[in-house]
Amino acid sequence: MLTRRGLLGVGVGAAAAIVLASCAPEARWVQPAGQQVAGTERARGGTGRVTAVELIAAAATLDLAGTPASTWAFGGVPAPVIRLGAGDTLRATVRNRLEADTSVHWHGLALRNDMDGVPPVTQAPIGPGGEFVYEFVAPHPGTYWFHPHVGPQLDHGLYGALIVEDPDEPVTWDDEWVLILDDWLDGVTATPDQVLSDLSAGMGDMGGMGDMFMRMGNLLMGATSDLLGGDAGDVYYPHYLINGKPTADPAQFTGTPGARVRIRVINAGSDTAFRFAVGGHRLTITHTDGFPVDPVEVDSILIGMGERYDLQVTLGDGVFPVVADAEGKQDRAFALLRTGAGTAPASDVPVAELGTGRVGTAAGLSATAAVALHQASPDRVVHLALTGGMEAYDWGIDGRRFDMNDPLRDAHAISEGERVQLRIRNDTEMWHPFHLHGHTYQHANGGPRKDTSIILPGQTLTVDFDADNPGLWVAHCHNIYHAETGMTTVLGYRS
Ligand SMILES: [Cu+2]
Repeated sequence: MLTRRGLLGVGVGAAAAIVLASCAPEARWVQPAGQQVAGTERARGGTGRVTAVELIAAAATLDLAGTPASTWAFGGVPAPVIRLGAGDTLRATVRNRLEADTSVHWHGLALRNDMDGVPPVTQAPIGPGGEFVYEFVAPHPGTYWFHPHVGPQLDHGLYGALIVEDPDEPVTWDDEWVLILDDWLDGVTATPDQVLSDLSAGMGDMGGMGDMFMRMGNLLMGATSDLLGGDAGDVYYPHYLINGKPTADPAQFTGTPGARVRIRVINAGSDTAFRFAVGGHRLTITHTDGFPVDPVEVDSILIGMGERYDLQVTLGDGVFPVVADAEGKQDRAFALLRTGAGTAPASDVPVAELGTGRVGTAAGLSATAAVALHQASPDRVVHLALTGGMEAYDWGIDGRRFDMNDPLRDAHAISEGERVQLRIRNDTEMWHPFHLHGHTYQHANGGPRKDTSIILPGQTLTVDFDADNPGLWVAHCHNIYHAETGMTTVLGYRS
């Protein structure tokens, strides 16, 4: 078994060489840099339009209401929004000015496998001083985002929104806002590597102490949520942010009463689900994870790490709180909406929409007819069990911690052209936001198309997808600390 140090070192070139060497000779698996992946990209076609951006990963300082926090970022927290049209090509030159390996993963996109940004599975890591040009067709419209896929780097400020516009957009709106929610500790109480180290030491037997809500260094005890089925999260964060702004210096949104606004909400947190609401307003869910759903009106939404929700709101007249309660953690992220006169509410203002109203979750959503998968019985069923626990911090899949030196499992092999059904069973006592790369599956029984789904303790999530994007695709928990300690596997296409 890999030691924690071994897991922390997954970005090193030696590991990449081992993996690439170990799968090449048998050639039983599709190679990310091979002809099958390139052929699929050619068949995607696209508009031929190219959007070129440069992302520089470097040390940065985040201003937290006058207190500077040292962090890593792509030129700001969050990075500037990247926008392009469906079918357009994104050409992103990533320059690494960190003293660590890095990469960029384009979360939720069904892109060519060798641009997925997962060292050492799909590429070698980008070393310090190095660069890598990601170039791929963005096939589907929607709300996506990007972040590194090396260690717990996501829990620095290395993230941003990627919006793929729909040239045939059926929804109309007067304005559009992107809201990125985040749990923040970097440069304040710890670094992500320190948190990973503390967690990996294990909580041991708390002798009942685990039920009390309290901070213990970088860990948080007793954070519980009925909506999440128990333990809500285990990392203490001193700040919760909306678009890089803390509650003491809230982000401000302005508009005109009666205007219809599309709000794209992205949870870029590492260990926190948020319950999001706009005081005095109802929310209409129109999309999740980029794909449209039959509209549903709710008072708030629950959003796990890596999930996205597009909401439509008709603005009222006045000054309103925009809140994202850190579910179970007794704290919140906060912003202000101004459309008229009034006094700004305090950040701890009670928000009725977070109370007894309807909470939107994936369970209440259905894919629109336009994006629902056609009826077909599965050609293959893949069972995945989410395993491990807090005491030993031994998160895994099928009782096994992910091994970067031996990432491919015959039990998780699929073939191009198949309708694949995943049955993901949560055998742990904690919820997990499960994320599959390179595909947007559909929840069973006509549910939403998604790429990241909350799975509660003891529950099984059944999803289907068409295996139409050959490659080696990571599937993992989007609690970055769970993923890093082992709750990760690869769904690999057979060649
Ligand atoms: Cu997890």
